[in-house]
Amino acid sequence: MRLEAVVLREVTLPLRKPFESGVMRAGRRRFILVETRAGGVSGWGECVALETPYYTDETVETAWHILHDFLAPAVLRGEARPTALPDAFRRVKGHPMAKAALEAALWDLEARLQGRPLAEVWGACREAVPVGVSVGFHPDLDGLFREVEGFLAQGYRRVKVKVEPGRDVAVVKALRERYGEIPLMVDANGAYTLADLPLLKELDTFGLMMIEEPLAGGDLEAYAALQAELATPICLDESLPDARTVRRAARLGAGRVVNLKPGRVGGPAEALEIEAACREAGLGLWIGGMLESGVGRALNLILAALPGVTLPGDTSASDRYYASDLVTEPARLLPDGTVPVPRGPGIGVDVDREYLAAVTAREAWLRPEDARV
Ligand code: OSB
Ligand code: MG
Repeated sequence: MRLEAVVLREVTLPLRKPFESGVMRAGRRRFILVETRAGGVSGWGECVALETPYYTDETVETAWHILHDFLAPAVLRGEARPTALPDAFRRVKGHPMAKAALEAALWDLEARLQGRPLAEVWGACREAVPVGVSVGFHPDLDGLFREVEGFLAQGYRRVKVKVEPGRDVAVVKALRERYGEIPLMVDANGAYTLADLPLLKELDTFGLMMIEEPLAGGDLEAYAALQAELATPICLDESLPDARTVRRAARLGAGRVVNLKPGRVGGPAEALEIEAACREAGLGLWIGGMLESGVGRALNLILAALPGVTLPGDTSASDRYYASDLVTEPARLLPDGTVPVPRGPGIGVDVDREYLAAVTAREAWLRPEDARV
């Protein structure tokens, strides 16, 4: 496949409610949307890098630079096959979220040109997937209760709350006292160290589904030591950049569950490899979220329908985040706490171009003739 153009757009969507965690605090989601064009058809990929380098090292600005100056020219110069991209991009070190967005846009384009849903191409086996919801910090417990109650009433299958030192045991205790044995988990985004073991052991007494990314820095040996001390499964997020590390984590006993985000691991191909690795190693697996618009959400929902995915993910419905989404059929929560997997060609959703134009602050068209070395 020869591309006619790659279009980068910087988009900002207002969040219905500000989202706060240890790694971000925002009332809006600013991100890059990648469009790949060939034969009158467009493919779409969402770059999940945040505005700040506090979750991982990328930002919207670094991703724009890498996509604009290196990755888009590389695919415009050569044969644009999604399966060839990890190799074509290897020369560019790091920047997994930038790479993932362009790779996703090419998978979408190729599948649309073939008239095939990506769910079928990748062997997804579910029509709808059970989903949970990730709840940010609240200044007070009442606000947290109100938000959690709303999500439970809507049917979400599990609740994840953010924790950090000083906002942990008391919050979990209050939720357990008020809501009993709801499927509950916590995500620390690396806010603790092994020195916090007594506190983590206290969290261990609440029957949590899992504790996500408790320790900083991707130290798998430290994770193995911690998992040996806890009954609660540890779930790894930031610590897992690729399939190789997932396999190593399994060997070391560094955790029992994987939060898989295609952006964090550099693209759909690596995500598929991780899904296979989790099946082989018997690790629990769910698809995480980065407050995506309908484009990234569609990809996540398709991945969530793969056979190796064993747990409800952060693939919540569009209205948990946005009043208006970029796509014409935003993801909706069914009363049984599942979200349908898009079934049209490619990622199965269409971009609302009029709304896209209204929320685009920066746009760059790259063509083959601009990409000569
Ligand atoms: O750690 O999983 C995380 C959002 C942005 C960055 C990191 C994380 C998150 C979330 C929200 O927890 C997940 C979602 O609902 O999209
Ligand atoms: Mg996380």
